[in-house]
Amino acid sequence: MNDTRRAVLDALADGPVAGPALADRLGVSRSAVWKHVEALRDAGFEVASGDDGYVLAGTPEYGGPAVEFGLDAPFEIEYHDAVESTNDRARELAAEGAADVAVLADEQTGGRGRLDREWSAPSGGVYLSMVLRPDLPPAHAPALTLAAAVATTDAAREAGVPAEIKWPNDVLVGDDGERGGRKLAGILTEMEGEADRVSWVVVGIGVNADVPAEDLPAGATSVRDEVGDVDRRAFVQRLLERFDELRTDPEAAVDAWRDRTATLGERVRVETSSGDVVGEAVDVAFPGALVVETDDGERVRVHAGDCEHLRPA
Ligand code: BT5
Repeated sequence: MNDTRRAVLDALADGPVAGPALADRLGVSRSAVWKHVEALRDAGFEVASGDDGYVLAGTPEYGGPAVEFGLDAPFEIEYHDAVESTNDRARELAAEGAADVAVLADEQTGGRGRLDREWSAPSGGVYLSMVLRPDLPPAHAPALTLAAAVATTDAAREAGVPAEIKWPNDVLVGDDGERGGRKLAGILTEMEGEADRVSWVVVGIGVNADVPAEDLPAGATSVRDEVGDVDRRAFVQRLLERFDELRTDPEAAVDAWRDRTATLGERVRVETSSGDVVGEAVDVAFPGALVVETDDGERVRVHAGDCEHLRPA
């Protein structure tokens, strides 16, 4: 949404406001105001017009303008009903120089997990990829994945789902230590950069929101299955706002991650490209390595891999 349209929308929300007065205030023509009002109506906003002028009477349930309206974070939303992968679209935008754009889709036809795995993405989920240009060395970028996991967990908790994080990037429900939790969300971070500076980072988040778990792979759950109705607009706004708070303070993101994880204290097996590491997960070290104390007392830092919570030996 461009700045003028956003200003018109804000004025309607505080309205009623007369068209000519609004045109004067914004320094645009009356017909421009009228065009913005019509465009807002096309986007699903209900705009009533009476003797006192225009007033906002209803907000669309979901979509780009709906998420941007009232969002307290500097992201522009590019919304699609369906797209192959929001990460692929975000990468295109990143290559064109975009920053702080979030690609959002109702459905993905070719959603991707890590290591070329598939991400099942039926209509009703939250599929979100943020294009970021952080002033960070590439080695610190994993902290952004942790920040995204914290933001997703907090949005889920606000929606009533007691979510926790499994290292590094899974958001789970119901990990009681005896059996693994049900997967609510996953995160896929991709980046391009030089040795000392990141050029862009795309953080992609897939949340099973308003989707029945029976339409998802075994072991998955959804906000709908856990608590019923889901307000996806509020969910995405909360997620973006929380991420925005954390992205400039990677150390705080790691601390917040530590407070929300189910992994620390667990006995784990981490599959890495150089073999399995088994032991107790004792800490996460900045910017995101899992510290595992193996049975012979050695502390190993694992930077990437698939983590499984094991039953106590
Ligand atoms: C992830 O991979 O968890 C990262 C998923 C990232 C998806 C988002 S959606 C928006 C953006 N656009 C994309 O194309 N991707 C990102 P990983 O840790 O590799 O987990 C993948 C595994 O989770 C699969 O092999 C399945 O076993 C399981 N899985 C697939 N779809 C799932 C779903 N909807 N819910 C829960 N588990 C799922």
